[in-house]
Amino acid sequence: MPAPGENLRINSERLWDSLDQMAQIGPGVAGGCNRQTLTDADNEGRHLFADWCEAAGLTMGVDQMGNMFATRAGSDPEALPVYMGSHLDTQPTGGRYDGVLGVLGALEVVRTLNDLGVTTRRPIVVTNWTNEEGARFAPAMLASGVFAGIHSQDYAYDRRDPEGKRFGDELARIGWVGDEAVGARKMHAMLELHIEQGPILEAEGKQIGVVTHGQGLWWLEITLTGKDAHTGSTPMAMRVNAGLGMARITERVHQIAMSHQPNAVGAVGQVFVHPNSRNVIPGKVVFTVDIRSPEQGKLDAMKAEVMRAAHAVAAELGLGCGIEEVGHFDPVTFDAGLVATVRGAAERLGYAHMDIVSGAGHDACWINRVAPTVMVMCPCVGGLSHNEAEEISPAWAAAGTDVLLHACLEVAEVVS
Ligand code: HGY
Ligand code: MN
Ligand code: MN
Repeated sequence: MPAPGENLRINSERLWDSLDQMAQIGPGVAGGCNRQTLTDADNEGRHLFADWCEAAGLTMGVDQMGNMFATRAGSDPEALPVYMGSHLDTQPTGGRYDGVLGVLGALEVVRTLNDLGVTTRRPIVVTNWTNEEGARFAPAMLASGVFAGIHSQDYAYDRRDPEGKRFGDELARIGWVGDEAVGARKMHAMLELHIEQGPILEAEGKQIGVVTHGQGLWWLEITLTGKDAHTGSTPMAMRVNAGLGMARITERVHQIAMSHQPNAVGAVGQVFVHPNSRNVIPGKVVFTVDIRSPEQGKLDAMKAEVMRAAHAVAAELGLGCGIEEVGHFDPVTFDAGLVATVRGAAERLGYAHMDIVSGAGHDACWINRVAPTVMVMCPCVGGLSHNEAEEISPAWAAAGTDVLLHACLEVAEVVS
């Protein structure tokens, strides 16, 4: 005999249509999205999301980092709410589903509860976290980090993008500086639905990832200073080539990650070469090393080895070397009770599932510091993400959102 509501499912067509509509805002050049944080496209996407929340009867609150909180009332207004959400900002060559599935999947859960006239004891809050990606303003998960007390608001407001624009000014420019103090809201729980962004679930034939942990991360911004000079007339022995230093350190980052297998990754994704002219030896290069591991010991070891390697390469080449820690969080263990709730929901719904460690960072990693938190994942095609060709199936999107629905019903407590 199915339990009450056991067969409830979300409206997959409505969800897919909302994902498609949001993807039209800040389109990329190859079918994905370029809706970077605090741009006009982000503003447009926020307004579409706010309109949908209003149409669903939700009450919108916005804090001073632009985090958006759309509340569906529960029968007990004093009960701490259940938060569900993710992020609407994308990478410059991002996909349609990274983050967006978590926000619009949460909205679909609310729309489904409205359709069915379900009342929960706890309020439910659909959430859009500002600047999860960190592509324009480092670090990633900036606003959820302020909410969790990791960063000060002043630090966040003073972050600058590659053009020197200031986060606080850009947030004001698009009109999303809310009146709520950041972090004042208290949560009973936070649930985040997200695409896996890796190949495991698809390869294992699973529809659901029950996320038990998240790997830790360091972003080390390295500035190498050498000497601009002519690429033609400068003898090799006289060169002080910052570009060569960056190349050697990039190779060392790869070797260090490979030496800590399994469960270690490392790469350099962002490089600024100055003056970036074809016939000038670069006198300055600024680049960010991204290293990660679910194991604290490996993460700490890799950081130390990368820093040693950077200074050694710089010394070999006579370069100045500065290293700034622009992003970091230690490996995360999500709430065991909520993990069991997610696993139970997948089980009851008949979805093939497995426990998984998140390879990517998420807002849930910081919110886990201030409230019981868990993630639900669905597969993505070929594990590809942070690429405009990112793809999921409507069935995977529906499976993840169905599990989110059932986990939410359990945690928010159905009254009628
Ligand atoms: O970097 C990350 O893991 C996330 O996509 N911001
Ligand atoms: Mn994401
Ligand atoms: Mn991302």
